[in-house]
Amino acid sequence: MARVFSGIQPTGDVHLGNLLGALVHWVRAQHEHESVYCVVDLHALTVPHDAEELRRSTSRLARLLVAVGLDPDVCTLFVQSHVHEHAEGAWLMECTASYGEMKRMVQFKEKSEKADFVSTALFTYPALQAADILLYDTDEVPVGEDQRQHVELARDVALRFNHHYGDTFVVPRAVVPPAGARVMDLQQPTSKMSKSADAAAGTILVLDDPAAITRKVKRAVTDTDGEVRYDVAAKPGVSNLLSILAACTGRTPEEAARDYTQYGPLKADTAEAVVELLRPIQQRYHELEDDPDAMVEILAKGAAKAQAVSSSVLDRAKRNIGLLAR
Ligand code: ATP
Ligand code: LTN
Repeated sequence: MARVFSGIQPTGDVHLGNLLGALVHWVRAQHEHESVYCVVDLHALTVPHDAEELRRSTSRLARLLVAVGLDPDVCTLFVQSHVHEHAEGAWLMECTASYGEMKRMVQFKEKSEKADFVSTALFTYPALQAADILLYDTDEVPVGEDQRQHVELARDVALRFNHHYGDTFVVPRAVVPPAGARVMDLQQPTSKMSKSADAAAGTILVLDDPAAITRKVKRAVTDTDGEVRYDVAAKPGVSNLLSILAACTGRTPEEAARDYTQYGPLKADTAEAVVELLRPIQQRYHELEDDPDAMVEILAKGAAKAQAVSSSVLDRAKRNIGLLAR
């Protein structure tokens, strides 16, 4: 059975784009593959942050992942810093990846240009990500398009390591959903819905209450021709609403379009579909919030399961690269 690994950073609040573009696929994959999912808090340290807020975001995100349907008895769900093999594996990756390779990473260029303080780790971040992936003998890495380059680096590092030190790592590949699977910002429907968007009105958060969701959908930007039709280039706003409605109700956007001739009813039904999709998730989230011990136990079990795999792969790598056994 193929092994799948993916990670999500505990920065910002989880939005409908994260849910429909990534998390629902994670939930499905756990039943089809051996799946490992990680809240990558070490990656969040690469940018300036507030210590208390990071701790809170990490537990909020872990709770949300369980609430959306990741079953800790079916998949492996854990927090990156609970498994020290990741930090140690990252060193082996840094010693195998070249400086030139790292310098070509587009995300570093984008993030470092905007930042006042650029940590060394922001630059070496893809080495940690490579360790995350390679320590689980991962075959497939489901990620968004922006992460493809990092997964390809992990692949190149695995091939180089295997070439120099003998067969050690499984060579992973990125699995990227089609471009149409992206949820767009409700206010700027040509940009993806994003945590870092300026306009909170364009982003539906998974924990938004029904009134906020309805307000955001009703104010979504459409166009003036008044026709309901799925046409991303000519009608990005309407097409985005149709994609969201379709994703929530298990249809294609074209099928969803057939039921509407006016924007008002389309918006009303889209808002209702989103509210209904999120209702059970929010309910489970709040139940877990009331039972903090349950989450502690889930994450402890997840870390133990993750460590059982990653420690043996790390031992293999340390032996092959020439480190003396203790
Ligand atoms: P930012 O908003 O800062 O760009 P993000 O919202 O993209 O962050 P990430 O933590 O980078 O969040 O992504 C988590 C997962 O959600 C990734 O697999 C990413 O591809 C997916 N994702 C993020 N935004 C969208 C979107 N608008 N539509 C579909 N999938 C998305
Ligand atoms: N860099 C990714 C998060 C991430 C990840 C991973 C994804 C860290 N480690 C391993 C897949 C596999 C991001 O910013 N979305």
